[in-house]
Amino acid sequence: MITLLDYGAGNVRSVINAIERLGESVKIVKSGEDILSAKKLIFPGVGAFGSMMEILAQKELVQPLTAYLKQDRPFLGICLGLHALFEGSDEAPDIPGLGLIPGKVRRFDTHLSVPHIGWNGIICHQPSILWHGLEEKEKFYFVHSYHPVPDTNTSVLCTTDYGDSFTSGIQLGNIMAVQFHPEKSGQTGLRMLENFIRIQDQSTLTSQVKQTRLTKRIIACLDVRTNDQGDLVVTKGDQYDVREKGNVRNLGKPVALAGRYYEAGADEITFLNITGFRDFPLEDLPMITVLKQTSQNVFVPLTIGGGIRDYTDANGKFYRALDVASAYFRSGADKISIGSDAVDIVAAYLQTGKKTGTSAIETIARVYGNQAVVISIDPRRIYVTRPDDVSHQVISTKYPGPKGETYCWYQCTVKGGREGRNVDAITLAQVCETLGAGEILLNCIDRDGTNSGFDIELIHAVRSAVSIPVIASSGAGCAEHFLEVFTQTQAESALAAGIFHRNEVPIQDVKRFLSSQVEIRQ
Ligand code: 1PR
Repeated sequence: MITLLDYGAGNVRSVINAIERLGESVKIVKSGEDILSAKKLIFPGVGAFGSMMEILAQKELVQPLTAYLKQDRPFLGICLGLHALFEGSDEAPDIPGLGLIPGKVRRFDTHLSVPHIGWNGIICHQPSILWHGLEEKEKFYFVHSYHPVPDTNTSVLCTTDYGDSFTSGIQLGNIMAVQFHPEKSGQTGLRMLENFIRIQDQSTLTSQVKQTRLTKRIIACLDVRTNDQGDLVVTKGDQYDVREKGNVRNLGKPVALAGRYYEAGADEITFLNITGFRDFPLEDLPMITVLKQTSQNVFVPLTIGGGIRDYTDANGKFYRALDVASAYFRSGADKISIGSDAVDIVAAYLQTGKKTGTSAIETIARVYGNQAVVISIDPRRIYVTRPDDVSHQVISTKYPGPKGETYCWYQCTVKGGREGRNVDAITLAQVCETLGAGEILLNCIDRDGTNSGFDIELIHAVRSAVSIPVIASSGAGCAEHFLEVFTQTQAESALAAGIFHRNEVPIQDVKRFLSSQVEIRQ
């Protein structure tokens, strides 16, 4: 029996799924007594340091947790569960941590994109039960903007490089904690969790690696909607048109396809409920069920998007976007993606230049952390003769327009490309970063489903305008297209749909092709 300290963090369901997958039962902490009577305690945390420590205090768990730790009893902290052990965090300077380890949690100060999202390695500095059966080349999934800085190296278990080297794990006797997410690190992560649960003897993991490297991510995207028979299917559009001979293209069952892509080595899986703008997610139980079922068998990060916005239902009941996001996180999502609503939020912001603090982006990022908020942009290319023909951010293009125009801007759309808005994609990405978004999913309506390659000019323009990670999306037709986007832009990851659904280019083939030229998780 593993005791789990759930303070309401986003990723608890993923940790429970992983522990149950290992054949172990889970007891959720309801009171301080549950902590003190625990045999082994796991403390997973995603989100914001401040709200975590406040909730622990409100639930009167700080004292029993500190007592448990002081008795050197088996403990595994994950992400914020690691940060909690330190004296405090830049993320909430006025709120003290548990102070078990001298030192503070600091925000990354690097030229690289922040949050640090993706699969990176570790360099080990102590023997540990966690290393049993693992190899030094292992990659683990990180998603964070802050990292611990212990005053001394005594407790440092492992380090990772991202710009500079940072502490990615600590160990003090039976107290262990890691910055990365074993519950979302595939088989390697499950092995580490099993080690904490079952292994007694410490192992060493000698590292020849002098520096770890963040991989580029290959993401499988499942555009999901109900077909005319009312079944929830994976579909795929050509420039967002998902109908063939009038019928919704049916490319398979969401849960089954997600499982197939996990086994095939996808680094992340994204579900986009493409008619979310029409329905209301909390009434769309099939999508919630897809998430719950998928997260029981898929141990890589899951992102879900579609319809996330404030909403008033037919009975006049008002729902905040935060409520929708919380339902998705509790069902196994690690990140949520906001599409149409982000365009409206930015259009409103451009009117006033003021943050409201109440937008879906701000409220969800405040509770679950920037890294949990992805913005899905659906832009369409608009050609102009001269840059100052429009008040938008314009790029020069080597692909001339119908009248030979050599300039264009990218108009944002809502409702799945159905309606254009007076906002350009570059400005949208910049404002969403200001409002707290942690990542950009940059689609392109012109390239969607065309197999003609990613829109390199668009991706370069948006990635150069923000300091948060960007996912290149739309148009992948072969493995070379992935190499092109990773060598001609700074995009941190690339997403595809059609070629995977039609099994034209399996994920393994893309990875094999890239492996000699790009850092890739094998
Ligand atoms: O606007 O918050 O309700 O979210 C709706 C979400 O659904 C948005 O993220 C939007 O991108 C997506 N969406 C809406 N309509 C469509 C459609 O296809 N009719 N799909 C749609 C967007 C884009 C990618 C696609 C890539 C890769 N699909 O996700 O997977 O273009 O495709 P490819 O590799 O086959 O070229 P909201």
